[in-house]
Amino acid sequence: MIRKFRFGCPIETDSVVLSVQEAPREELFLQGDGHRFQYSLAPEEIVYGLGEQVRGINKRGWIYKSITTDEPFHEETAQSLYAAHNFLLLSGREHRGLFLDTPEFITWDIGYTRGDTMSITLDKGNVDVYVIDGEDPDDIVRQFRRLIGRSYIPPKWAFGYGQCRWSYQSAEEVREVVRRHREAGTPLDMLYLDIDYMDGYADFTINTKAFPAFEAFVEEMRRDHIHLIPIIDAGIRVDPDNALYSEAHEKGYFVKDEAGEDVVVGVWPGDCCFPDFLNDDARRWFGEQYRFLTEKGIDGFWNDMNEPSVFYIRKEKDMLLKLIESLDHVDDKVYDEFEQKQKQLLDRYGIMLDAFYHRYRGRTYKHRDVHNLFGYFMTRSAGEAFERLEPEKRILLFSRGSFIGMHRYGGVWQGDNNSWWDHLRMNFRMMPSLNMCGFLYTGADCGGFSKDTTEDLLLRWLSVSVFTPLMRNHSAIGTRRQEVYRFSNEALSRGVIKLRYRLLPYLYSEYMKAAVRGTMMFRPLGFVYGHDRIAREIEDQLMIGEEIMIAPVMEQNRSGRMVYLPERMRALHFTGDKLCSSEDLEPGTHYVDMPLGDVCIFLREGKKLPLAPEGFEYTVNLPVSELELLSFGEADRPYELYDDDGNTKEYGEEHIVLL
Ligand code: MIG
Repeated sequence: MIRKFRFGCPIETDSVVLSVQEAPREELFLQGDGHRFQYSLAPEEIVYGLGEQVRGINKRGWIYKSITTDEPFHEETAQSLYAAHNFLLLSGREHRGLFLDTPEFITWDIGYTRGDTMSITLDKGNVDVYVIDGEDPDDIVRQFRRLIGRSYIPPKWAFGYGQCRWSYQSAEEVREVVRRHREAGTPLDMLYLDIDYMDGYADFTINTKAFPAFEAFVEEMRRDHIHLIPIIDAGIRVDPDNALYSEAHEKGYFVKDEAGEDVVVGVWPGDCCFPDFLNDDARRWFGEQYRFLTEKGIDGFWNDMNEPSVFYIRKEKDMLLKLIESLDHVDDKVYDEFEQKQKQLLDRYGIMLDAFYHRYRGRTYKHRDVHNLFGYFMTRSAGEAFERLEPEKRILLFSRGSFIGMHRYGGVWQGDNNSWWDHLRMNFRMMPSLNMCGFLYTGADCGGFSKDTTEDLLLRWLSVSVFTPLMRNHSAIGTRRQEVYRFSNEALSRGVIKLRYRLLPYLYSEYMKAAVRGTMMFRPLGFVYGHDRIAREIEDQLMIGEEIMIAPVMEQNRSGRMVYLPERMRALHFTGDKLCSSEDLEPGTHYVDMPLGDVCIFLREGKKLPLAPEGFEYTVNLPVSELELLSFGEADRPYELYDDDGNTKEYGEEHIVLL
């Protein structure tokens, strides 16, 4: 059952697609008035949720903020990342879902100030609070997902392996990367283009020196079964000679300052303006621009810098420059002013909150009030446009900034991580939290984005990403190159990537069922083994679908690990794409060998796992008859394979085939 409690007058987010009657306040299980809510946590109660956030699957013991933030070097002590996902699932003796539908900044003190108390504080206190009661966590998630609408569905090829780098600088370099994969027999479906494919980093332009005859190049890659996936940034370069800029400027589509002038900010192209994605006309206009690339054969995009992230605000920067000049005639006042301005400028978030104004549904809002919706509405802009531009085709789309509601238009990557073992573990733990909130197409920058990776970290990361819908190797400019062929363990990495292609029938089916039914592809063990205290506390093992559990090695210099089995399972050891051994294990704790290159899948008793044959270098549609079925014991029910062409938009149960 879903109940809604309204406080004040919340700004619409379109996160929710069902209309729910308001319930009387006294039925709300939290104490509070809209500004602040309090709740006593029982000792055994687990708090799941918050989607893309730091720390554990169980969120207890920290303080989090819903403020979409570009946080490239986040550590355990960060309080917010790129997303604002305001959903919690409280699981103790009873189970309850809690969704705060508001773009306001929210502070979630989940047992930080006091271990036994959760208190939630809102900026202004205008919010729709949804409370979901249900039988068990799965039931609550299903209800929540019905409330927020069906998750985005990518084309099937987006489940292949992707290679990215900031940046491949030219078509030649892209060809070389593809060639190295193909020659070695390392499967590859996607090659990502970062900001250098553009002309001066301006959206919807091509650097034709580095990428001559772009359209023909896209076609050449497609013949080799490679989809080129360009990045799109949130800002439009200020350039009066450019029709795109002039049009948006004249039509008033840009974010404004207090005086109603376009706010000029600095991002990659230098001075640029943000389209006001909240404004329906501007949003539609921006979405139309993707046509520039879809017309050239592009069928996938990643939207970046849309929390939004800014380097400076032009006006502030000019003032600072003036102050620097006046530092010649030293006087204390000038210095104070300089210091203050400099501080202000370094607070990239602070300054935009009061400097930007948006037009949204006939009203003007300060940025602070709608900040959390910005990336969502940028990606919505693209998603809505694709329905018009390519009605027959699924387009790959994922975003960095996000908010619940955006899950209907695209996926997310988990933002800028670092080549740290700790981030491998953190990204792993985000999977179920993101799934709860409707974000199914997701994954981390495999190998780690910032900092130098190591060959074993990349391999272990691949061995986790082999299961995540988005499997993309990505690294930052200036860091060690990390295409798999750069390392002495290339053969092992290749093996893991090949295994990915054998797992595709399973991963795709689990994805599609999760999207169509509003369930989770990745679940914490506590969702399945709710009465098992040990299982409920596990943070480094996950269930995928109904059939399997994974327990990857996520520490350096380990050739195996302790694994907890809540029930009998069969450990299937793959070295590369070959099943090498299997062992039936009793419930309890076991030390399981998992040397580098070994991917272990734990198959539950009574379940079946479909596998594609070996040898594919890109995604293909296989006839069901070619699948192999691994099973453990007498099947308790058939496996539900989701079988479609990977491109149609007719989704539903009619695509289920029982195996
Ligand atoms: O300020 O486009 O998260 O994936 O490679 C950095 C360059 C901008 C941030 C993205 C990252 C991308 C990078 N971008």
